[in-house]
Amino acid sequence: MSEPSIFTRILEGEIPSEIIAETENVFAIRDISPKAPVHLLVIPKSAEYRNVVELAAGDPALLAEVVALADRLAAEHTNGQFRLIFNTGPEAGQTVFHVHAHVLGGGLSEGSMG
Ligand code: DGP
Repeated sequence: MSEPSIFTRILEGEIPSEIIAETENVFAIRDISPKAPVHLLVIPKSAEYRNVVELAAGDPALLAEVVALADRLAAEHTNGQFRLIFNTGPEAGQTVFHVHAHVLGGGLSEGSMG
């Protein structure tokens, strides 16, 4: 068995981090190192999928739950508009191999893709 991921440890209360929203299958926390005024992480409770490609192939309904919670949180925490980022692979900046969506919002530059 591999070690539990940092997000599993947060979900189980081993590492302190406020769970700001939770559904049956998905939960959300604030990113410890925010890159935007609002920077949340939306995470399936199951650590079965390492990245969004595996999640989309294995459980598309769960991916849809991640997107729905991101949308709800963006409406609650900012103006409803947001970037949704799934870093996929270490060279793309992924450091935690328990799939998670970065939800970035508030004060993003207008019309920018970067
Ligand atoms: P990524 O680099 O895409 O795998 O994103 C992992 C994110 O997880 C990174 O932006 C920082 C965040 N993170 C890592 N450890 C913790 C933690 O203990 N608490 C919280 N709230 N966020 C964490």
